[in-house]
Amino acid sequence: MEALKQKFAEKALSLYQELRSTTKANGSLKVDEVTLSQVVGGARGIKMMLWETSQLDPNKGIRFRGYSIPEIKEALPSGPQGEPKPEGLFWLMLTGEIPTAEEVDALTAEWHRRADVPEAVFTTLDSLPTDAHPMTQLTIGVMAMQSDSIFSRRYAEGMPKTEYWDAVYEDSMNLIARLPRVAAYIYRRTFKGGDHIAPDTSLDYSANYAHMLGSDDEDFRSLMRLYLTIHADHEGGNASAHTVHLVGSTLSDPYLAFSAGMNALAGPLHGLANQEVIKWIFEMIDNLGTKTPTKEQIADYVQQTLDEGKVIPGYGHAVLREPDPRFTAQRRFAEQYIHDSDLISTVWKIFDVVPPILQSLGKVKNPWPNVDAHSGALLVHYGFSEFSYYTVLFGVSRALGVLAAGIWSRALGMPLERPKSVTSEWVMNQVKNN
Ligand code: FCX
Repeated sequence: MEALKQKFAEKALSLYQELRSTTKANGSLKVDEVTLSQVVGGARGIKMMLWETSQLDPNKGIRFRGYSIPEIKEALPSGPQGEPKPEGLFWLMLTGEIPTAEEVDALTAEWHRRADVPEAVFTTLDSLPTDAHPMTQLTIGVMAMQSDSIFSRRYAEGMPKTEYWDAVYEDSMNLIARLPRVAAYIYRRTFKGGDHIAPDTSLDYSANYAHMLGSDDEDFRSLMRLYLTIHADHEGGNASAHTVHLVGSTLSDPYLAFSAGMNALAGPLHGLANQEVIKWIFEMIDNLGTKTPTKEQIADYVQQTLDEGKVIPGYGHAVLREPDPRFTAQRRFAEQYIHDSDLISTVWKIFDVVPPILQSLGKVKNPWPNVDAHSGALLVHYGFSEFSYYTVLFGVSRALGVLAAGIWSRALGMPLERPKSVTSEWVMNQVKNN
């Protein structure tokens, strides 16, 4: 058995037993109370699921197994310029332990070993119009691999419950291994006339993805390592993660569950915001007729966007109440690697201008930038200006977190998720009888 699978099995088995006995002895422990505002307001803050791989603090941001983003950057094995490898984060999310460089290299090799994409997937993608949104192509590409699901096959053969996690592990590893190839294929068929680039198995996961997209620039490889690490997981309640969790709880296999989650990521209030941000900045630059807008000009444009009844993309968050550490990590990257970029200076000026304006509206709970406020400007800098593709990059990264969490869910024997809904008539009656 692979070292990672072996280590996971040991951890998961003991946690499964501990969780069962703890729940048996303390099942009536109250962990939350739910208000009407939460029921009507999108279930914000309600504690209602287990998610082992990461937890989000409203002020400090994401922690992967207790490690903040700066701590992850220090602790995980990295590429030549010091950016963490996402392989290491996947290992950490599954085992709770920081891997050695050798363990990360072994995982890179394992993913290369599993990376063959069936020809039918490419044929399926080639049957789509090249102007189909890249996120639509991604979910179709993932669904075209579903017939390979080991979980589905073994379930049909009568696999016992105790083996679910094993089959989900196999599917998840295969899907993660294949995703960069499928995602790069979508990019090259959509924007580069179908001039595809073969994988290079001498490279790590991120550098190989960068290579297949069309870049062998060392700085861009570093950006991809950082990007694929920081977008991977944001606890369980966000729309893409929760969707994967919900669909997976029906024992749909990881291909079905992950593609469902990608349809949630494709919404403009979630992952599509990274394309919306850069689109909004380019429209502003066009409108103002300058690549170096002043803060006053930006403030006017922000006001105009709000007056048109639209949101400012890349700002606000359902949980966070401080600037997103994922924004800050990308800003630090730009400070270190990129000098004299008008676009990046504009992103930083927007950061100075937007929060006080949103705060002055009196209703926005978090006026600060989120992860999507910065990523597009970095990608444009390295020549990737096709912004309708950006959410696919987010999706490749998000696979690591949601699929690691899915393996945990099956190992912990989590049941079908089925919260309760009520009608507005029920609410009115409760209020009347209160
Ligand atoms: N610009 C303008 N208005 C905003 C706003 C923004 N960036 N963020 C929140 N608001 C408004 C809401 O639209 C809402 O107005 P309403 O009462 O008239 O409907 C009010 O402020 C209260 O919303 P709030 O509680 O602060 O935020 P929510 O938890 O409801 O929503 C999101 C959170 C992220 C959806 C919201 O801040 C938003 O629309 N932001 C812009 C889109 C975006 O950047 N999404 C990416 C988020 C994330 F990082 C990701 O998932 O990738």
